Amino acid sequence: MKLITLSIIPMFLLVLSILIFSLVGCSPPDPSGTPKSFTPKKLLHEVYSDHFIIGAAVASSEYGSMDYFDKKYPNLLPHYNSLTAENAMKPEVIQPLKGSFNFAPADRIVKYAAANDQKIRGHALVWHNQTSSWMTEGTKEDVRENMKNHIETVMNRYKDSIYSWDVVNEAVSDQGSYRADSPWYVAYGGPEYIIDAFKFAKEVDPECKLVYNDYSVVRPSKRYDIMTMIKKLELQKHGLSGIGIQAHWNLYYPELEELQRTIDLFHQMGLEVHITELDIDCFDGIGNTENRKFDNDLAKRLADRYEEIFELFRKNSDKISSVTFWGIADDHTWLDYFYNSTWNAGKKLKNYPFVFDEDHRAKEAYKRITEF
Ligand code: 9MR
Repeated sequence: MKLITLSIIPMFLLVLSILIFSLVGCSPPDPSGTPKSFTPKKLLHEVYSDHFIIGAAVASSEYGSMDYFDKKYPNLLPHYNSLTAENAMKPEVIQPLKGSFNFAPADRIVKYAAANDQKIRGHALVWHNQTSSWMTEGTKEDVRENMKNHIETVMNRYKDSIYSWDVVNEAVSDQGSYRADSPWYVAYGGPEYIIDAFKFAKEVDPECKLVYNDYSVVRPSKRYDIMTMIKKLELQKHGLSGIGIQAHWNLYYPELEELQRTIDLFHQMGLEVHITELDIDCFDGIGNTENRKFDNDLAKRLADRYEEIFELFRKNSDKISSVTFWGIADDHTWLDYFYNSTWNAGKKLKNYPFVFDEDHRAKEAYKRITEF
């Protein structure tokens, strides 16, 4: 008798829901169907004006094939009160040959931002990647001089526009301790290059927020290594004032508790927290499927994830200075080529990491982070 009652209840609920949907003249939502998109009503940075700066990384034709951001996103750019060059300010782009500077792509971003009342977060001065080899060749003194000149020239040029720089990027290895195969580390024979980078940057602009930026900062072992590096090298004495948490995350990673612990740790050390490269990989963590459709089910999961992350950000707005998305809309994301933990040049597998879709319309995720 009990069994019969139990099996009747779900059946009854199913019949009831079909009845209700047919009465109101629509069909029940299809989890695999195409999600609805809409024209965004509120500007993201206005919604967050009491919390933190809202930024986005933009491409400025720095590699020829990349579109001009201002031509591509005229309707979405007003959502951000800060811009970051996705590549245009990196060493290999801005100083490909010694003493030969290519400022045009970066200038375009800085000019646009100034005309539209937006700030700029600079990315990145000293990095093992996207840095021409000449910069780290020669004696330690040569390399030190190269770094000094680079930092001085680039920072001075954009001094009035850039409120925060990623001075050193990704100097800690995933295996623990320093990234010893970084050409900077090799040329210096140790991690002192990190101290020099902050010293030089502080000399140019003591007012600028100088940041150490990295990925996987939320992982307990890596945040411990970063904390240790900051203390050992006394980076705060040399100008460090913020931690950049890159935030290349997915639907499961990181756990909110770990994120909270990470924010608390660096805040307690007296550092500003910058969320610098936010995107949510929709497939990593769920078996990295090749069948990559953005359907209703995924739209809801992404929206749930954005909602919980931004709720946590808002709770920590006294500690967080800026939140920058690593792109604007789903039609341009590095994640289309980064899967299975590797860069797959030319082999695109679509991802949908943002709150704006490929047609620049708002997704459910946008609604969840703007209505609270
Ligand atoms: O988004 C950037 C992509 O266009 C470049 O090809 C790539 C090359 O390394 O760098 C990407 O940006 C990276 C950022 O500068 C540092 N953190 C990781 C980002 C994603 O790889």
